Amino acid sequence: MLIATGKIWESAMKLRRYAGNPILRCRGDEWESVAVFNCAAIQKDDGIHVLYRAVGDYVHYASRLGYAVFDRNLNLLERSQEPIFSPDIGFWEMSTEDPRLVEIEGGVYMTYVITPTPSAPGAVRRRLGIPKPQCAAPRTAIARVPRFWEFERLGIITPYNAEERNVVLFPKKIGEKYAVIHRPSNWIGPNFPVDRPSIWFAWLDSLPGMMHGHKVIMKPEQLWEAKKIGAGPPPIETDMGWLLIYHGVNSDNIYRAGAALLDLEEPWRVIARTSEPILEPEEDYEREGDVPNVVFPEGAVVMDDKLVVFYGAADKVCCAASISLSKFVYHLLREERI
Ligand code: BMA
Repeated sequence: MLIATGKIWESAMKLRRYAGNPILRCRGDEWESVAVFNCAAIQKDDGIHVLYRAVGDYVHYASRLGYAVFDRNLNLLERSQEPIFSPDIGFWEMSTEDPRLVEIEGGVYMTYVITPTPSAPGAVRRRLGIPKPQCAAPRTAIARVPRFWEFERLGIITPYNAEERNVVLFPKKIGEKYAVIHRPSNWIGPNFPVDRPSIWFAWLDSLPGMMHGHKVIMKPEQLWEAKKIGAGPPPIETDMGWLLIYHGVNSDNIYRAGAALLDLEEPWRVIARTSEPILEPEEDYEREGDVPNVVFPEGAVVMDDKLVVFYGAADKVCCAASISLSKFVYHLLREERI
């Protein structure tokens, strides 16, 4: 009986990998020759448009963004030969990383991380003997995306004193205001309500605008997310609440994915949350790469009842996994696992 119920939970809640994973690998000998990972996704005009982080050399480790289009069955239709978005030094961008795409009031927006002092991840630096540089804090900016090859930079939206990588916009206003989920990783300790990097809510009066009214949504709870948690793709609206897929990192730096359901009107209220991961590094392409043992979701599209999640694996390749959205939410609400 116990095993049967566990199996039901597993089949409803564990994301199933796309058989054609990885959907994108690095290629060529230039801007995307070293790694392509952490992909945003949005469905439009019957194509799934994907922006991904691309790295062309380990020494500078400056990221640009590449662009690909897939059909509903995740067949690759198109892939840009050139980067679609590159750091602009006029905006103090040395590296543009980890895009997230969202459609709000008919317009497409992208949040992306600006790293003023990019450097290869620790695992790569140790392997190649690259010294640890002095790092300035990453911040997150927003751009309007009128077409997938055109970007209008709107500026940084994270608070000036916050180190921020995982910022997602809600796809619609809540009440009268825009809203975001963010993860100020240095807002921890005695002056804050959390002791480890946690997931926060904030309002935005305009796009762009200053974040205000910060509230903690959730903190690390389980061992698999004990070190830090951060939002994945922008929240997905369902009848039962906002579905938030997030990543959790444990003390061994293993990145896994979990999910939570947030109240539709007061999204800082958590209705349900998985106590176990819904995706974790298991396949070779998730366990071995530039940073081993990483699954890092950043994109999600819903087609009929199918939720497809796009994620980076081992900071090396882009992948996808899916699940029935209605079953997922049903079981998330009940956490039927005993
Ligand atoms: C985070 C970001 C991501 C990366 C992850 C795992 O801090 O740098 O881009 O995928 O670490 O290395």
